[in-house]
Amino acid sequence: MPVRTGVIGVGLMGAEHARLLSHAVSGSEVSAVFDVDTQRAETAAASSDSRVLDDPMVLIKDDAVDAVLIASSDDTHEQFVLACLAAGKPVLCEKPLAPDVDGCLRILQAESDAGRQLVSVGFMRRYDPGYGELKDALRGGALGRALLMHCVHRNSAAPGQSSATLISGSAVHEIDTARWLLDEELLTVTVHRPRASAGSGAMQDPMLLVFASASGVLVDVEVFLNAAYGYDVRCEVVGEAGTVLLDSPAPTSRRVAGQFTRALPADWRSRFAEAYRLELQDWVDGIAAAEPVRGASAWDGYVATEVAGAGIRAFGTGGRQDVVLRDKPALYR
Ligand code: ISE
Repeated sequence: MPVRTGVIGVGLMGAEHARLLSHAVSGSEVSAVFDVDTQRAETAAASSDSRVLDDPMVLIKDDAVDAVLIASSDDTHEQFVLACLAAGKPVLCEKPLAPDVDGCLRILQAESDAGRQLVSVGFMRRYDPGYGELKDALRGGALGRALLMHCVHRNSAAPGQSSATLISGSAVHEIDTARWLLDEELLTVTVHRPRASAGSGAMQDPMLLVFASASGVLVDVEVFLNAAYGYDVRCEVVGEAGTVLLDSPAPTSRRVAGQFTRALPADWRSRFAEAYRLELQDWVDGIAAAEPVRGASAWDGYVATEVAGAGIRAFGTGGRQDVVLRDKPALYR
């Protein structure tokens, strides 16, 4: 029996998830979709051979929905995740788990009360083959102990973003991947304001964030959302014995008219297409094997929101901010 997923929110990201779950993930089908935009819901249902339900809470409780994927607006995540927990259904929630720490804490409490982990958070870079090679190099000891991480996260455009969402919606990926790669917590953050780009308006763009890990590794993250030239994500881990650099992958290169060029991805959907597919395949396989949380957990989602919040405070004060985490509930130890 395939895992039947209900998708809440079929905009840019949700529509791609629905497409993958119905056409690229084995043992999976889309059972129902919801979106506040009925036309978008109809389009997604038609392309995934599923139904449109006009109430997300009905979708969550539907007997033909085994699991739920949430890709609706950030401010709706908490209510839908809590409803999935109440219904006892595995849920993959796009980042952020909740935009605020209190919302994340309510989810941690509800999942602890349920006594089993059902919540996954969509930090898909953990499934990117390139980031997997960085993790293997660190785990295998080839680099020696990590000393520094240099991260670049450039979007080609960022309509409707703010300095706060630059941190909570974009830098948050580096926050999660740094924790995951280093296998330790980030304890402090400072934020530096370079000269702002012409197109940045009221947003501080680019921005340079510097995190310090528990063992003293410094992680610098440049986020530049109006980079215009393309979508460019890089990560270099510097160890005592060597370095590994993850650059933008390109399937081909061109040598034309004296130029050697490789194409850059247009945005995160093409750059991380394989990561999204692997994330969804692992989620579905885990549900089928009664191990519904194999990727980032609700605890990881809480920590990411907590660290991003410290970054936003550091941006506001111009000084260093400590990251103070709540005690980890027994369910996540
Ligand atoms: C977007 O929301 C994402 O999650 C992408 O992965 C990230 O690269 C982009 O900067 C965000 O706006």
